[in-house]
Order: sequence, then structure tokens, then C-alpha cells
Amino acid sequence: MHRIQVIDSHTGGEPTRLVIGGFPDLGGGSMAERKALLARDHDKWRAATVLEPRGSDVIVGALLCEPVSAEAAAGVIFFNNTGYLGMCGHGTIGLVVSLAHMGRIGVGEHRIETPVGTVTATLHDDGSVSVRNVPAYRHLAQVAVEVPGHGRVLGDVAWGGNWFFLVSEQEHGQRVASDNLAALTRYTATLRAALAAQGITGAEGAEIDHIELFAGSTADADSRNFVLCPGEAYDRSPCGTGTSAKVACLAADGKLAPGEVWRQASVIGSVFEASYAVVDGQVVPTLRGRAHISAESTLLIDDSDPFAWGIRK
Ligand code: PYC
Repeated sequence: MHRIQVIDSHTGGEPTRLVIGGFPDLGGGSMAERKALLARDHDKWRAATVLEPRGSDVIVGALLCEPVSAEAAAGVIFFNNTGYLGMCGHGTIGLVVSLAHMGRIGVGEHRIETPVGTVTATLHDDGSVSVRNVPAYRHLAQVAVEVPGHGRVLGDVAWGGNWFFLVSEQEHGQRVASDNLAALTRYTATLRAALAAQGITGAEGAEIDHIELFAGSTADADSRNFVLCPGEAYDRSPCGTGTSAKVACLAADGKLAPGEVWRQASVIGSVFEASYAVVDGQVVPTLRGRAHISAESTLLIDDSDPFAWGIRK
């Protein structure tokens, strides 16, 4: 029997399963190197942790690693039902709350190493967490994509730690609401496939694996969104990396000044606060949100179980 120790949390409804023990040793390289090693040689551990029957399409996994730098509190590798993520905003908030729950960190600033760079998280007195993300930027403005059944749609391609295609309400015409999830999922999955088919990518040909639809303000937010994650799950949180990408686009359009707060609601109504600073000419977003612990458990993997290593679709 193999055993994986995990702490589950959710950030604005989006789950994070933090692996604190039981995975193979990945050595002492950078998080990008350890992520590549995990993906190449040990992918079944990802699958066993997040896929059914132990997990589900919506769970984001986070492998807690010893950091390279003595100044960092932790390293982390994020993964999901289809593969690996560069950064994850909601997952970093979940990680920080889980580390505090374990007694490993307290209120204050903590450096976290990720595969796309080091981020700085602050655990505040009130339990909320802010994450100063890696620099975000808009790669392409108002690119046209031909979406089967919907015609030409314009959107921005932006990096916020993952690659996003961001579409305004005027362009997508969809109803961004929690009672319209099946239609939103179908629309965004079709749009993502169209981007790939039409060769629209992030920098250096990177796949755009997240689609973000925006709609108008709510009583407590400037905007609400629907975010399709890699695979077919949608983000229950406003998506930290997606909100970073949004902030980069607002900055590029001159619609948000440095230090000004943007409140982004998710399709289920949870909210992140975001702002940015300009550092060496780059937009560096900070997100703030809350996570709650939902379980401490040990996953059991019995080699005689036909679905021991997850159900792959
Ligand atoms: O919060 O950055 C995020 C995120 C990415 C995928 C799911 N959540």
C-alpha cells in the first residue's frame, strides 16, 4: 500500500490538495526542473492524487517541496486533471493557509518558489492572504479567432503565470452566471480548440490553455468572470493567474492605475482583490483572497485496485 498525506483547502470555492508527503524524491533542482522530472518519470502520482476515484476534474494539486533558497518558506509544483500549471493564485493562497495550519509559518511575508518564478505571499492578521505574483503582460491585443457556430470573436492573449485568452461581454455574448455553466463550458472549450486550430498561441508558441470570459460589475466587484481551466473544469475562484492577466490588460489599456484596486468576482460570486505595481517597467500584480481548510487525510493506493492510479479519460 502506498500512502500520500494531503491537506485539502478551498479558496473561494476552488479546491487545492496540498501533498505534504508520500511522493517520490525529485531531488534539489529548481521547481521547473522538479516539475519536468515529475511529469516525465512520476506522472502516475499526479494522476492518483487528483483524478477519480480519489479526486475529481476540479481539484488542483500542489506538491510541497523544499525550496532551493534558504530565504524561501517553501517550493511548490501545481498540477491538475490534465497535467501541470506554471503558477496558481488560488493554490498559493491555499498553500499559505495550509502551511499556517501545519504551524510552519505565521503572519507575515513568505517567499514561495514556483516553476515560473518566486512569488511573495503575505498572511495577514485577519487570515486573508495576498500574493505578489510573477510579472504579467499582454502578449496580443484584440486578436480575431473564428469560433465554429459563433463567428469571429476578438480577445486578448495575456500571461499571468499561465496563458489566457480574455474575452469581453460584448464579444462573447454569453450569460456569465452559475446556472449557465454547461453552455459556458461548451463555448469556452470550442473557443480554445479554435485558438489551437488557428495557430493562436502565447509567446514562443505556448498553448493557451485557459479561457476567461468577463461580464459586468456586481454589488461587491468590478467584474465577474468565467474561467475554463485546462481540461473541462471551470475555476470556482476568480482565478489568481487569470486576474493577474486581466490586470495586465487593464494596465496596457490605461484603465487601471498602479495601486488602484480591481475586485474580480468568480462565476459563483467569490472575490479576489487585485492591484499592481510597475517594477523595472513590468506589471507585477498582487492578489488578495481567503482559503479555508477542508480536510487532513491520507490517500491510500492499493496496487491490486484496477483504478489505483486514477481513471484516465
Ligand atoms: O488561481 O491561478 C489560479 C488558478 C489557475 C487554475 C485554477 N486556478
